[in-house]
Amino acid sequence: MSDCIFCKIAAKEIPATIVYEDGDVLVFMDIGPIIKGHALVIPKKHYDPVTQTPDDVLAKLHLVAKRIAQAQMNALGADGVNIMQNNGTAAGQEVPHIHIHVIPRFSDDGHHW
Ligand code: DGP
Repeated sequence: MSDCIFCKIAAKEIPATIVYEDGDVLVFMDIGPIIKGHALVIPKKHYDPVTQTPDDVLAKLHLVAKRIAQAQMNALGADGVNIMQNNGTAAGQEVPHIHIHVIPRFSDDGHHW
């Protein structure tokens, strides 16, 4: 989609701090992290919302999210990880291109949902 900010990031038309990339999936750092290390996992192709996203794409996104979570534990020393995905403005979604938040958590981070 030409007006989608995450499509533009996937196409490298606007910059992002990319931490993982393969043929289908891109992972980059959230511009407004809830906790330092907050990453977003997106399909390069535009889908939204989760109910319109093909099963194989969803499965791949979650596989990559799992690996990012492990990396956050290994590299950042995270004590836990939140993996979440919002659908619709009523649910707090701001960017209408499916994305999975992978948020490292620390015992003393003081964050409460
Ligand atoms: P959501 O509310 O689930 O739609 O989350 C959207 C997230 O995307 C939010 O945490 C901020 C992040 N975000 C929005 N615009 C940009 C951007 O241009 N670059 C990056 N890196 N992150 C963005």
